[in-house]
Amino acid sequence: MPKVYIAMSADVLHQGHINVINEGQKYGEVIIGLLTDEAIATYKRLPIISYNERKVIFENIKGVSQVVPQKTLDYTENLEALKPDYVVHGDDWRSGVQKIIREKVIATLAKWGGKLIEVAYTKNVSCSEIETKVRILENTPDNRRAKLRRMLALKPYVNVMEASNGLTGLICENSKYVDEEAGTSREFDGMWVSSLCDSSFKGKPDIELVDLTSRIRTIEEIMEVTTKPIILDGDTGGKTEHFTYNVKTLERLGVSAIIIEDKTGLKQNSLFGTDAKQVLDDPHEFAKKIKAGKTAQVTRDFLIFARIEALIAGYGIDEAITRAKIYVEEGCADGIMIHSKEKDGAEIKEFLRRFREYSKDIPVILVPTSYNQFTEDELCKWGANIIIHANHMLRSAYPAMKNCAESVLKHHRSLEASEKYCIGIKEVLSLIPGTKQ
Ligand code: SPV
Ligand code: MG
Repeated sequence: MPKVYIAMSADVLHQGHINVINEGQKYGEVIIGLLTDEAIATYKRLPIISYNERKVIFENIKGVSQVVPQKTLDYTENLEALKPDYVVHGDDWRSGVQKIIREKVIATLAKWGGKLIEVAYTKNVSCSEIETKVRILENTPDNRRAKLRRMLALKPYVNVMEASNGLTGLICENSKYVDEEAGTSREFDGMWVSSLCDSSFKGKPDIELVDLTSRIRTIEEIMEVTTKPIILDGDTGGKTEHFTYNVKTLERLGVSAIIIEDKTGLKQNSLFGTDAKQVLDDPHEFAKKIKAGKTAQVTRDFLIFARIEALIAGYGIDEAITRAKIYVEEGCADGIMIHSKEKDGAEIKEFLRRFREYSKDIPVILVPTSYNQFTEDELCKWGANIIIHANHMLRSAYPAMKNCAESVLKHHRSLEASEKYCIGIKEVLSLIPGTKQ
């Protein structure tokens, strides 16, 4: 019996998939190469249904004789191992991001005389449209909260963008970069609700003046229109008695993680460095606060990260490492964030080298605002697991709005500003899902 190989992720199964399987059956015994959760996470969001569940579904589909894992988008490894006579795929991959993969499949099959069969793409079913609808339905606090922990287990690193209101949340949710040449596609994995940006959008200083009730309003605004996991910048976490209470509130909302920093007194933004008075908390006292939060949490998935400000306050790497160990060992922190405002990234790299000697797998978060010459891949090689672009929506929106305002003042009318700095209102409306056009 000839072997027919069909690769699928099929998080949402529809008639298009069944058509391809039916076509495959005509040529021989159908083996499904089911993309693993890790493979899916390399090019889009985590699957709604996990690999093991999808496997059971496929094993019970008529005409499927075997389901094997496909660990990368690239078919080569499985094709070399199985040497199928045919590969069957929809003809939609002739152009776009999958073009390169298709070419590789044809070249690999040619080694043993295998053939690619292409089935006309099933019209009127849009996988991404169905997926978007399902994502909204499955956007419960429990599902959403769990996403960050799942991602940490599946991805080499998690990339996170600042979101400070519904609109910036939608930008983080929907931004996508497709590189057809490289055959890759990228999205943000999650959102950072920054104290700096949440305060600044409200015209207030970043000194814990915007209280948690207000921060929660921001979170809810973002949550109402998005589905990606949220990491909250929890400043110092406040009093331990308040922190333990707030942890439960955040869990109930579906927030995935909070990061609190080891500062005390009037909190100042870290990017001031030693230009502002940065008073560090006693590390053992801070560990107690983290531990109290970990004890208070009621779900398994919620994560509490300890943010180390020793480098920001000018105490050096030894102090930062000592604190990291105390927060992990005494505080039971799920991970740490190490912050620095040095531009060359050297102290962060050295900190990570030493921290990774201590622990290979405790998650480390970086906020590379000052040392942004390094790519996420480079930071990941240093040992980072979560990379947060902490304030870039705010910083890009502000000059655009300021230029517009100044142009209206200069010209005594809005014509020039509209032409130079504004998009049409229809385009704005089209950004908002559910707007009737
Ligand atoms: C924030 O975004 O509010 C942060 C990161 O805490 S930083 O501004 O770099 O301190
Ligand atoms: Mg902050």
